[in-house]
Amino acid sequence: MSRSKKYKGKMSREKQRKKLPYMSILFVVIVIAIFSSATYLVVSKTASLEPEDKEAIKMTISMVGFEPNVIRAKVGQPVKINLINPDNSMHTDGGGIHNFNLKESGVSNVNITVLPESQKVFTFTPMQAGEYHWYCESCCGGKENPSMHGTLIVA
Ligand SMILES: [Cu+2]
Repeated sequence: MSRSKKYKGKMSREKQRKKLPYMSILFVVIVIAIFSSATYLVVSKTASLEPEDKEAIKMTISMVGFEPNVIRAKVGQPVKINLINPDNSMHTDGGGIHNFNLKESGVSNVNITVLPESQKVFTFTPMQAGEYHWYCESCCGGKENPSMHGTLIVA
């Protein structure tokens, strides 16, 4: 009885020793798989944040604010903006969501929301000269936050 138990124990230890190289190969394969998919994600995200529309005004919106935060336009001429949000959804304030809110009579009625790590292209046509303000209402205190503002100068 005790002999067979010993034998069994010896066998399983030998089996374990044989299994070990497979386990380490499997481990290496898993590490490579995780690393390459992480690299792919980073690369694809960076690529997707290249502006979709090269003719539009490229504008980024992040926790830092709008860049650029001043744009100039002419009365009656369409303004096309490619708004890019590089923030990820891990942001506790607003979940990385930003928006472009420009509601001024005679200029525009725009309220565009951009989800984390994505972008939107939109167009509006200001019909009246003047200085107007847009803001992001989805983070950092929204309209009250001075860094979440931008100025549109229409001439
Ligand atoms: Cu925001």
